[in-house]
Amino acid sequence: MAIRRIIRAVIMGPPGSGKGTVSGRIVKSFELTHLSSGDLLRSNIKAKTELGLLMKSCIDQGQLVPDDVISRLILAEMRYMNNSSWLLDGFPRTVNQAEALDNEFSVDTVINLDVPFQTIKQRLTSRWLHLASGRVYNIDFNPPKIAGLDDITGEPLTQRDDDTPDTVNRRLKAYENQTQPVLEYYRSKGVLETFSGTETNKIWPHIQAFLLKKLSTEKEKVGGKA
Ligand code: G5P
Ligand code: MG
Repeated sequence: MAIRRIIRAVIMGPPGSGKGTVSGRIVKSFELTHLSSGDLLRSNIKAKTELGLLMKSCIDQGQLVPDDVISRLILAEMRYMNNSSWLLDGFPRTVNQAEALDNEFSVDTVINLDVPFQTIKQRLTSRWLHLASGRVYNIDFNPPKIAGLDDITGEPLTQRDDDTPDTVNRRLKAYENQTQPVLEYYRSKGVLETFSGTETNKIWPHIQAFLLKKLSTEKEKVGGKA
């Protein structure tokens, strides 16, 4: 479905909660531009940019990269998307980052994936990734058609350096300490919508229905124009 009104959305949730997976479905159904902070950082690491090399050890240790670095990087990318609908995945992740975003853009809706930590730990060790596109697979949940290869390009899949059990624990701690306050920030602004569950396939229809409803309400507000 083509969106004829600009919508600016953020998807949040702990590491491994399915942000990338759900973003893929939102992009397919609603044609928003997806911007993932993690994908952007990993492409800098792969390209061995100065920023990528500086940030690699932070990411490998499961720590957040500094607010000013990531805010500058994301906001610079976003200036190219000024007139399109977008979906931010992995940004903002601290209250400082949320304020930096607010200074330049207003957010219409925040989709929060509430998935138990125990479920997440099992998922991440079986995740495989196509680095160039950010497409994610899981050997139990959505395996590639040919083991080890991306469905679309046929290129090799890789595993993330930060998906080891120790690093996953550190990422979950960083989420509790630094990212959960962002949920409160958006709740107080009245834009937070939480979806709880342990399976993406069960959560997804609720998100899809929510977005459809949100878009039709917004269309009514602008006089019912398509
Ligand atoms: P990222 O890249 O933003 P995280 O840690 O927020 O990383 P991650 O790991 O990318 O989040 P996700 O996108 O929420 O997880 O989840 P996903 O990839 O869709 O799904 C996880 C796995 O589960 C996949 O294999 C998927 O197929 C499978 N799966 C999905 N649903 C189901 C299901 O129902 N059942 C099963 N069995 N499996 C399922 O950030 C990485 C690092 O970059 C830095 C930080 O260092 C961060 O740790 N960073 C930032 N630092 C500061 N500020 C920021 N804004 C930063 N952004 C990134
Ligand atoms: Mg992700």
